[in-house]
Amino acid sequence: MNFHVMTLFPEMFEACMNISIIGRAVENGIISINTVNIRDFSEDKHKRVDDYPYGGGAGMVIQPEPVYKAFGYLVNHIKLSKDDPGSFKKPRVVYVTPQGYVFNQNMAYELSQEEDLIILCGHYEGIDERVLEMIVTDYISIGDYVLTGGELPAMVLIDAIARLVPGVLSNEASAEFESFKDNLLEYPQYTRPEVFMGRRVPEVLLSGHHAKIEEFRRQQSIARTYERRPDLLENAVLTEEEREYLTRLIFQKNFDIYS
Ligand code: 4FD
Repeated sequence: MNFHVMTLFPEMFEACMNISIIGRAVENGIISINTVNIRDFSEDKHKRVDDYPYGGGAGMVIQPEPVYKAFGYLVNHIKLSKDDPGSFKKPRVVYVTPQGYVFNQNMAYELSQEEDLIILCGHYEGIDERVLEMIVTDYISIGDYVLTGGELPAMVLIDAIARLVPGVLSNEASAEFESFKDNLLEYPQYTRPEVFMGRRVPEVLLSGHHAKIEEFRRQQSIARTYERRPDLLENAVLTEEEREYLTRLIFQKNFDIYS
């Protein structure tokens, strides 16, 4: 899969995306991360890309022209990179913005099916609306908070999407680490030593009794989801026994409150 990022700060990607698991995936040619500097497409003699907002207000707005030109260059680059020109289809263009649909694991799965993905990073008060209307296919937010630029959100998307591309994670890790499996939070993990500052690892995990361990972990996942993210339980996939466990848990908590 090929990620293409349109940004004013390509150094941020060069600094972060050649390390660890993503860095190795790039080295192995499983994914690529290509940046295009929007400033390179400024026709201004001072290479300016922003200006004051029409109608007044605080901050600066990125002008449509350099964004549109950078986009044209990029699409051409993607076209030319194809061995089979017939396989070219218009890539999706994600604009990362606080005004987008809030990103989740299902969106990461869907986007990981694309061969090429363009991510557009805004700054200041954003980008002129007209060029967004012309090129953007998906508006995505990584959560309800505001950052100084779209680069960190772009890297969050790339990381979340890339780890779902076959070959990026080891086979065991990809099968095992479905953190949102059945819409539940992951169970707690323990490693050596058996006792840390007087705190024992849960006894069942040392028992070697695989069915009991599985049951314990599922219950921990359910309890944790109920405690921290009850909104996820609406779509959780639970067995009859697990539903009963959850019901008992809820009754127990209510009992604790009123006693
Ligand atoms: N929550 C997010 C994305 C970008 C961002 C920006 C308009 C500001 C948060 C467009 C305004 C981009 C997010 C840059 N902050 N800041 O995903």
